Formats: sequence, structure tokens, C-alpha cells
Amino acid sequence: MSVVTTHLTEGVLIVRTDNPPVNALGQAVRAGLEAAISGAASDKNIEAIVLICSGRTFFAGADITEFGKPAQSPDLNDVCAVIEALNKPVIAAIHGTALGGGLEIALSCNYRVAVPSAKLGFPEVKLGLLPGSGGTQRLPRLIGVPEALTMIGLGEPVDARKALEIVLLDRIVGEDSLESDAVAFAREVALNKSHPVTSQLTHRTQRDDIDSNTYDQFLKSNARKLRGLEAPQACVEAVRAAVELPFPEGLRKEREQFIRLMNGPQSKALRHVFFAERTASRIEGIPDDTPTIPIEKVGVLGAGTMGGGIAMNFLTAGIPVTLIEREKASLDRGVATIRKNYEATASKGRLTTEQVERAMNLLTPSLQFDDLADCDLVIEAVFENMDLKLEVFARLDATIKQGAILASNTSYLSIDEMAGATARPEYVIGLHFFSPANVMKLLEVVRGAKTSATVLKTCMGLARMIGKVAAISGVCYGFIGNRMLSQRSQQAQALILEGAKPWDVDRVLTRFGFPMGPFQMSDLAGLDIGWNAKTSKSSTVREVLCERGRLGQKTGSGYYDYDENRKGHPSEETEAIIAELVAKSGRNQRSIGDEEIFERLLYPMVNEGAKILQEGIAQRASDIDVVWINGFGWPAYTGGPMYWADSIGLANIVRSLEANSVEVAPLLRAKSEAAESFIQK
Ligand code: 3H9
Repeated sequence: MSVVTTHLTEGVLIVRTDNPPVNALGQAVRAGLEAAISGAASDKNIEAIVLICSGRTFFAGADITEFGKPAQSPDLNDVCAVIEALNKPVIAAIHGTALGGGLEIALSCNYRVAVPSAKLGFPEVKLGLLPGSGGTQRLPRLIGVPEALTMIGLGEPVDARKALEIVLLDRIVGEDSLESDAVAFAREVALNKSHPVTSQLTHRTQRDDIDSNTYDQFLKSNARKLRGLEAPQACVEAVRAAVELPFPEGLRKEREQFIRLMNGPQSKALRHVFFAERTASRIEGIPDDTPTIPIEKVGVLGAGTMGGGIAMNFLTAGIPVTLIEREKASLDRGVATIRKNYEATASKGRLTTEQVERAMNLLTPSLQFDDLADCDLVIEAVFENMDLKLEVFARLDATIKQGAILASNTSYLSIDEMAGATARPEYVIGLHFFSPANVMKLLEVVRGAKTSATVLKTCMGLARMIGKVAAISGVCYGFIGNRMLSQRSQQAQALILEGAKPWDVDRVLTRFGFPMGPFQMSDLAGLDIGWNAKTSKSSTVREVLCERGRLGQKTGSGYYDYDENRKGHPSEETEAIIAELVAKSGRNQRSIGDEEIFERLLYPMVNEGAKILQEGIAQRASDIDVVWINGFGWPAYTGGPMYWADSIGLANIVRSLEANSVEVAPLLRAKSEAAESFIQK
């Protein structure tokens, strides 16, 4: 059956697209739409047209799998032009998400109606692109430059309420009556003498009405979010063209930029990330019909920063949480922090007061371990010590109902050992959240040797429900993320003893695109994590810093000196501490260039990634990319460590590792010698 079908009702032609899963605008859809619209032009029985989609969403955009392949006609611009040129009103009837090319289709229509839960947006910038079928030209003409810049330049969708407010929508219709309400709307507007044609609107894009600083100001005020990305600049230039050039010329300019970006390295990398994030949720080797466990109540053990952040994920998703602490003061502090975090989000307008109260009402704080008994999932976030974890797991096993999942938020320790402390190892799993747990996207799901397929599948589904990007890791010290991080940390420590300055190391990484370097990160986290004053032997830079009370940002000094605005400055005292340690060791320092720092920090991580892959700790190379982008701030526009390694050339990496006396992982060597890559392109 065709993906686009039509039927006529009361003089309104309903053009319905059904192209699961998200009605992407692949060639068959474009051809179907063009034929349906063109055919309607001369049919006297048709007074108006409604474009509507089946399934979970309106068109979610161009079919990304077609990018980079030879173009197939008709292209989306042609379809938009045909819609806009029709001599009868066309109405977009939107549910789910109208994204990218989907919104471009909607903008080409004369009118747009949507259900209250619909979202509309241009996420192209997140794929390293700009809207390429007239979106940058039509949107400013319809809603004005400031709103268009935000939507196109940042890529965040707007909800139906906001869309109506900015006149992107003409009407919000009934959640369950989209088709009939859209037909009624079509019959209403069919009586109008003329219909708005978006490309011909001029009232919002008068050059004299727009402050010429608007464009630069947008880039400046979003500089942190947009750092390193090429596409936002092109988005802004295209919106400017909507003001300064006639429509056909603006369209040509947009097209040029779209093609340039689509063929450029950043968009290719970001498209890899898009598919990698979706592939990561697939579990190798388990049957599709594996059942899952309904999770209706979650327990979190430990109300510290981590436990509180973990709890917020479930509360926000509407799942009741019992939060357990041993001492009342810690429990009260934990609950107060959760409330404070929610209220901070509400004050930025991202939550309503009712949503805050709804989430808080789902929270049951308790000092009684037994209150966890009827939870379907309990996550422990207690101190990182194996003896303590073993005790906790034995107690959880004795207390929590049978059939419930027992999870650890450990960052390094063995899930198998913890499972061994219970009589239900198949129900034990690692759920490793990243700090701040209510914000960071990544969830490392750690599969123990005995974790059942049901438990694994339940947790992957749950991750999606709470808005996390999940990747599966096998059991090893530090799992995927921290195991690779420790390679980088070792190199960073070695580099500052050999002669590089901590701020040189940080600069090299931030220039590459990380939000912070390792020493800035340590100062932020606190240098005393895991440090013990009684056993400290002044043997490492960190130990000496801690001994001198330089514990990081919180004490105003660590590797860096901090001013009253918490801005870090290179520290002479740190340099002196390093110099003393080096002198004691009898070694000499030398000057180390940025290139060496860069290679020594990043290549050993790729090497460790290859080992992780070979050992089967990661299911696939792209999962490693997902972990590093979502958990550690690796710049997404480079595709993640394994994709990036391919682009550097594996032979170059092997050569550099050898020169720096790092043992090369057999898989990396084999791939390099066979001229293979980690990621199949
Ligand atoms: C664009 O439009 C450019 C134009 O301006 C110009 C053109 C000339 N194409 O995310 P999910 C697949 S650029 C192909 O899990 P959800 C996805 O891979 C595009 N495939 O669902 C997955 O496959 P699988 C601008 C796509 O319900 C399956 O659909 N649009 C596309 O959580 C389900 O996806 C975007 O960037 C696509 N466009 O979320 C929107 N989209 O099952 C991208 C999805 O095999 N899409 N797939 O793993 C999304 O943001 C989400 O998919 C959406 C649904 C919110 C729609």
C-alpha cells in the first residue's frame, strides 16, 4: 500500500501519510505528497486539503538515512513549493512532533492546527545542519526574527501553547479529534477570499524594524551552548537573508549552506551520534519478546548529592520514590536539596509550581530501611566501599520483596561481587548515574554475569522513561567511562611532572571542545574525594595540595587559585609544589608542546576503548562514543572517541602510542594493519 493515501470528505481532501516509525520524509513520501497535492489542483470537488499523519507523530523531518547519498526527486523544496502554489487552502494537522522538514511542510501550508501535546521545532542544528527546505526563510516571515533565531539556532522545539502564542499555529484542537477538528477548520477557512502564503509575508521581516545587532547578539548570548559548532553561524546568516534578500535568493543561500554543512565533518559526526544513541539501547543476544518488570515504585538508599539526584529522575517521570537515610539531619538536608533544585528549575520557567509540588508529593523520605520492602527497584547510592556494599546488598536481599530489582550506583566496583551477597544474582544490576544525576544524560547500565535478560530490558526501558541515554557495560573496574578516564588522568598527572603546566593540559582539552580539563574538573569535584589526612604521604601533587588545605574550588584554591567569582587562575604555589616533587624524584622537567599533550591525553583513551571493545565490555564501538559524549562532555561534533579515532587514522594513533611507550591494544593494532575502522560508515 502507498505511504500516502487520500480520501475526500465534505469537500476536504485528507492527505494521510503512514510511514512508520516517525513519518520521515523519504522519497516515497515526498513523491506521494507531490502527486496528491498536484492532483487536487484541478479537482472541482476539492475545496481545501488537510495534511495529516498516522502513527505516533506528524512528519519528524527529512529521512536522515538518505543524507550523503545521491538525491532522489522530488526534493523537499519542490514539495513545499507545490503546496504553497496550490490554489486552495492547505492545512497541516499536527500531532506528536513536527520537526525539521516536517515543520517546513507545515510552514508551506496556509494554516496549521495542532493537538495540545504537539511539539514543533527545527532540530537541524543539532545534526550540524540548518533547515534546508525553506525553513530559514519562511519561519522568520511568519513569527519574526528573534523567535526564529532561537528556534533555528538552538534547535529546541516549542510546545503547542507557545506555538499558538507566537502565531506559528492558528489553532489548538482537541487531543483526540485532530482529523475532524482539522476538517471543520478547513471548511471554515475555505470560505475566506484569500489565504496567507508564508513566503509572501512581509510584516515581520521589515529591515528597518530589526536591530542589526540582533544576529550577533544571539550568537554572543548563546556562545557557551554553541561553542565549537559550525552550523549556528550558518543558521543565523540564513535568517538574516530572510530579511535582506527576496525569497528565491534567500532560498538559494539556505540551500548552499545546507549542502556545505551536510557534506562537512561536523554534520557527519553528529548524524553518527544520532544513530549511535538509538542503537545503544539495543541489547545484543536477547529475544525481542523478553518480558519486563513493571516499575511502579522505586527506592533510593542514600540521600546525598547522588542519591537525591537519582531520586529526582523518577519523581520527574511520575514514579513514586522512597528515599532512605540513616540520620534525620542528612535526610532532611537531602529532601531540602531536591526541593531547592526543583524550585530553581521552576524559577527559570522550565517547570510550573504544580509540577514541582506533584514531584515532591511522590517523594517519601524515611529513616526505616524496611520501608523499601515493597519497591520494584531499589538503587543504592551509599559510600563507595565494597564491604559496605556487600552488607547493603545482603540486607536489601533480606528486606525487599522477591521479583524486585536490586541496583548499585557504583562507579567502579564489581556488580558480580555484590550479586554474590544475595540469593537473587539475576536481579542485580548496575545503574551508574553521572553527577549531577538529575541533569547528566548518560546512564551506564552494568550487566552482571548473572543479570537476567528481563532485568536488563526493564532497566533499558526505564532509562528511556526518565529521559536518559543508556549504554550497556560489562563488569570491569570503572566500566566503560571511568576506565577510559583513568587512562587520561594517568597521562595528565605524568605530564605535569614531566613539565607541562596543569593549565596547559586543561587548555588543550577545552580547545578540543571539552567543557573542562582534568585539573579544572578535579578542583570542581574537590581534591579530597578519597583522600585521607592520616595516610597522606606527600607523594603526589594532589596529596600535597590537600595537605596544604588546597581542596579545590570550595576552599578557594586547588590546582588553581580562585577569585571571588570562582574563576580559576594559574597558581604559583601549585607550580612550586610540582617543582619540589620533581626535584625530590631526581628527574628533570622539559618543555612539552600542545601536540604532545593532545596525543598523550586522547590516544590512550582510544587504546583503552579498543580493549573494552575486544573484551566485550562494550557491545559496540558506537556505545563508547555515546558514553563519552553524554557522560564526560566529549564534543559531540567530533563523533565521540572511537568515531574520532577513525577520522585521525588508526595507524597514526598506533604510531603515537608506540612513541610514547604505551602498550597498543591488539584490536587497535589489528584494525590499523587491516586499514579497518571502528565505526562502519
Ligand atoms: C531535516 O529535516 C532536514 C531538512 O530541513 C531539509 C532536508 C532537505 N530520519 O528517536 P526514536 C528513526 S533533518 C530517519 O527512538 P522517539 C530512529 O533512528 C531531520 N530515521 O523515537 C529510530 O530508528 P530505530 C530533522 C529517523 O519516539 C526510530 O526512528 N528531524 C528519523 O523517541 C525511532 O526514533 C530530526 O532531527 C529521521 N528523521 O522520538 C528529528 N527520526 O528504531 C529526529 C527518527 O531503527 N528524530 N528516526 O532505532 C527525533 O528527534 C525522534 O526520533 C522523534 C521520536 C522525537 C521524532
